[in-house]
Amino acid sequence: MYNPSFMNKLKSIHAGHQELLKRPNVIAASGNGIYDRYENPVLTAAHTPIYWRYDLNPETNPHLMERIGVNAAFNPGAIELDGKFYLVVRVEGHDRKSFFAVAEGDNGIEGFTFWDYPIVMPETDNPDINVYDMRLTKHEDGWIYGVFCTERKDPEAKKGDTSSAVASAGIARTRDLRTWERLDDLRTPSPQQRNVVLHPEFVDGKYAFYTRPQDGFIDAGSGGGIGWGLSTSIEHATIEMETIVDEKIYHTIKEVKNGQGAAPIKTDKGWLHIAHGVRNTAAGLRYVIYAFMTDLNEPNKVIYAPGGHLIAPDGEERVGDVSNVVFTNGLIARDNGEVFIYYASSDTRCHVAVTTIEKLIDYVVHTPSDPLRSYACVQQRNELITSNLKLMERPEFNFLRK
Ligand code: M1P
Repeated sequence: MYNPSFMNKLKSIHAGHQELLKRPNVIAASGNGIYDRYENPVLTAAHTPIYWRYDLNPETNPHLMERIGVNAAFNPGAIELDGKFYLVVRVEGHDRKSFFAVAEGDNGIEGFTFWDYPIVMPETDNPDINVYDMRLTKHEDGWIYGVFCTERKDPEAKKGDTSSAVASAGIARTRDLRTWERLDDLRTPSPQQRNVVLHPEFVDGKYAFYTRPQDGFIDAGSGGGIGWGLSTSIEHATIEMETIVDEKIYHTIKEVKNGQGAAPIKTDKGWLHIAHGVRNTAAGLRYVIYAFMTDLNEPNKVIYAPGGHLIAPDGEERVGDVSNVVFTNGLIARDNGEVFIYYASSDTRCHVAVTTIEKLIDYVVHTPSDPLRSYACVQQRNELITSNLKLMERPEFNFLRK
């Protein structure tokens, strides 16, 4: 059984993996005052355990080949439990199917390690073909809910159409992220749903959901933006009436579609939302992350809407399986006011941006909203320039003139 060259190769793979897992992460130099990016991704496909990918038996795998490869680790849900950081990561195999796996870390920026086994998510009577993008909500009813996209082949697809799909919101609950109880998929008036998120509190005694109604699998179509609906039951969640909280708007970062990120953060000023917006370009869709705030008593009423994006793909983030994408469905807001926004780049790897509730409130309250026209944008910018130029006449700012 002992094969020296096999063992040497295995030792070298193990050493490389350990080095990756222990790699320190430092704040990236280019900051914008709103949040800190980090130099390295917090998780990649290469972080998954080697025993998920290789058959480690020299008799059945003498060449030490990867048997079941992992293609990507992205779009993580996130939660803090007893001071530890947990990411429920969308792991995608070489076979294109995604599944959920928990990675655990101590400080939220480095050293995330996957648990031994991925999550075994129970199916409903209508088996999922693909599951992804879990949003975790610690609900006031005491459960931790995971709401995720479940994708199945479109039963109406014409013969030969092997790509049309139907997206719905799957719902499961847990106490420990290990054992999951699958509930019914969410029923809504919309033909398809993705990016559905459970609000952490009851609203009018009901479970409240942020939705993303869509006509087709890719196109949001007449689904007007981030939606909202209430359900009396969570076991058989049904939304009878869906309204729009944050609409998609012509010639903005959310022109084509948008979607709620993680569950919103409750602050003194309102519910703080981090979301994604999508616009079209000659190079395809561009996904960015933006923020907005809704009323404390009416979580479906927007009270602050800063213009433009909060996070856009930068440097290497621009490149991957689906390039020019940053997407978020997980964040951790700690009791000390720190906020860890987990986001993925180009449907390939996971990153973190670290900020505080105080900074995010400042950002949403004081960033001017999108004036929607070039002329109005120039006026908005000129106001800032005029006020700054006046300030720069003061001796202490004079160095800026040089
Ligand atoms: O490929 C980019 C993202 O596309 C989808 O988001 P949306 O529903 O807004 O188009 C999701 O599949 C998401 O997982 C993916 O990152």
